[in-house]
Amino acid sequence: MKLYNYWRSSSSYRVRLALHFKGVPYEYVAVSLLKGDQHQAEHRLRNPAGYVPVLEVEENGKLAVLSQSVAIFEYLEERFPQKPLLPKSLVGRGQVRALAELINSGIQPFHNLSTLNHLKALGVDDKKWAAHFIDQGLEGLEKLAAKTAGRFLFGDDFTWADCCLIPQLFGARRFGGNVDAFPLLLRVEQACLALPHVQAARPEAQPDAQA
Ligand SMILES: N[C@@H](CCC(=O)N[C@@H](CS)C(=O)NCC(=O)O)C(=O)O
Repeated sequence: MKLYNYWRSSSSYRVRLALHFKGVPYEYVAVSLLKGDQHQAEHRLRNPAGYVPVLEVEENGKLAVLSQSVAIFEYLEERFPQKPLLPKSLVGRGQVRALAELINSGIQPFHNLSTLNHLKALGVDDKKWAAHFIDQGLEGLEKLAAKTAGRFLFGDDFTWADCCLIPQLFGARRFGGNVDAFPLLLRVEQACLALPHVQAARPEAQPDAQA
C-alpha cells in the first residue's frame, strides 16, 4: 500500500492516523504542496482534483487509487475490521461519522491551500477569514462532542472522529484558530497524543517534515 501525502496536510494526517491505529504497513510517498506537486500531471492521474491524500491499494492483483480521506477510512474499516475505528452500535456509528464530517466538510475546506490562495487573489484577508470559520466549526464540534465524549470524542475508544480532530487542531493552530476556547477538544487531544500510533502519525515525525 502506498500513501501519497504531505506531512502538514491535515487530510493526509487523518489517513496516517487510521493506518497506524490499525497497524497497516504502507509506503510513504511525499507530494509537496509547497512545491505544487499536487498539480503535476503525474499526481493528477492519481487524483484529478489535485489533492492529497491518495491511497494506492491492490485488489485481485490490480492496483487502484482511492482519494478522499473519509472514503479511505471506509475502505480501511471494511478491509481491516480487526481493529475497528467505528463503535458497534448503529447510532454510535452515525454519531462518529457526524463528528468526522463536521470537520471534513464543515471546517477543513475553509482553510485548504487553494481556498486561501483564491481568497488572497481576491484581495480578502485570508487569515482572518480562515480563523473565523475554524472557530465557528470548533465551537459546534465542542458542543456536539459534549453529548458523546468520554476519554475520546466518542466514548472511551479512539475512532474516526479522533482521526479528524487531531489534524484539525494542528491546522487550527497553523491558521490562527483560538483553540484555547475549546477545553473538551483540548482534553481529548491530550489523551490522543499519549498514544504511540498518534505519535507515529504526527506531521513532525514524517520523512518530508521541514522545520
Ligand atoms: N475532503 C478531502 C480534502 C483533501 C484536501 O483538501 N487536501 C488538501 C491538503 S489537506 C490539498 O491537497 N490541498 C492542495 C491544494 O489546495 O492545492 C479529503 O478528505 O481527502
